[in-house]
Amino acid sequence: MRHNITQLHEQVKAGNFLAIARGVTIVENSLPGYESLLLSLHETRHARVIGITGPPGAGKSTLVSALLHHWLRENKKIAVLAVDPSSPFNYGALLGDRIRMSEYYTNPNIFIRSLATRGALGGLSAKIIEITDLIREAPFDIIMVETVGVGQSEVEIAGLADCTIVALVPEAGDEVQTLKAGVMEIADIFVVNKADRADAEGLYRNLRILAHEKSTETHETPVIKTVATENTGIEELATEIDKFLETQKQQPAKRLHLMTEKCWQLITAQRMKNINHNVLKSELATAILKDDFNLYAFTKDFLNRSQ
Ligand SMILES: Nc1nc2c(ncn2[C@@H]2O[C@H](COP(=O)(O)OP(=O)(O)O)[C@@H](O)[C@H]2O)c(=O)[nH]1
Ligand SMILES: [Mg+2]
Repeated sequence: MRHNITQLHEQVKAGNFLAIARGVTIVENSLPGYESLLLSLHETRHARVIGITGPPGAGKSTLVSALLHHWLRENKKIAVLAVDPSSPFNYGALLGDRIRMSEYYTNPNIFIRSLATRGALGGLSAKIIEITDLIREAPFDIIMVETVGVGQSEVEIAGLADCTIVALVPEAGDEVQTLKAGVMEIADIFVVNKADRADAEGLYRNLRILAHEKSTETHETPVIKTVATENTGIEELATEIDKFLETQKQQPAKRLHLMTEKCWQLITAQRMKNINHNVLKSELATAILKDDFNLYAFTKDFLNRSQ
């Protein structure tokens, strides 16, 4: 097994798409060899990871495909990792509008993979980190990770990316007032997509105000208007991403911050490995019927038995 994994790792480093796909499957499903594969990673490549998060239907996939198209014209090699429990994988259809499918399947510069999401988000974040790090071994310039922003998950995802884009749409107008503080913290760039809609201007203005309130003397989070379906604003978005990544190069503190977040997620996943939500629930179903039920005693006992 170790020999095969070593070989697979070499092929991943060489950019062999079949090997990358195989490696992702091994990591995704924790198949035999999964740990040794991760332990052999070198972190020598410098692919930049760009995270795109936001509510379902905000146009994240459309934005990714527009950016992809933009960067392909600059001869960049790009990997896309899509994590979306709410909608089935449809990059093929999206890309079909932009480039011929045959071209996409044989294009040596695009690797696309969707992830099925099973179980708890905590565990999912660790998987995304692991898979992204595996893909990072291959010679890509850019890795885009699309995740649906639901509650905590977008905050977790920020620990993964060198640049995090939060995509919002006019429908989200009122949400801006209630935007979780966390979203403001994690957004390196805001995108107001579907700017073709009449009410986009209001959202744009509100976000500008928010960004301004949070600004420092040297930095204010950019807010970009896009119509992803028409490629409007994509050049500007790509420029802002480049600019942001450029500033990050001089910030070793950010790298340490990202590493800490990633490590935290991995530790959480390890610690939770033996905890099964369904088992927990079914044991509780019996336990709470007892007169002397005590949640803290139950938890302590459950943890002891789960190690
Ligand atoms: N009017 C308009 N529709 C858009 C725009 N961007 C995406 N859409 C549409 O919004 C829907 C959801 O897009 P999708 O990229 O799948 O959203 P995701 O769930 O955030 O990945 C699709 O029907 C897109 O064609 C845009 O800028 N303007
Ligand atoms: Mg999507």
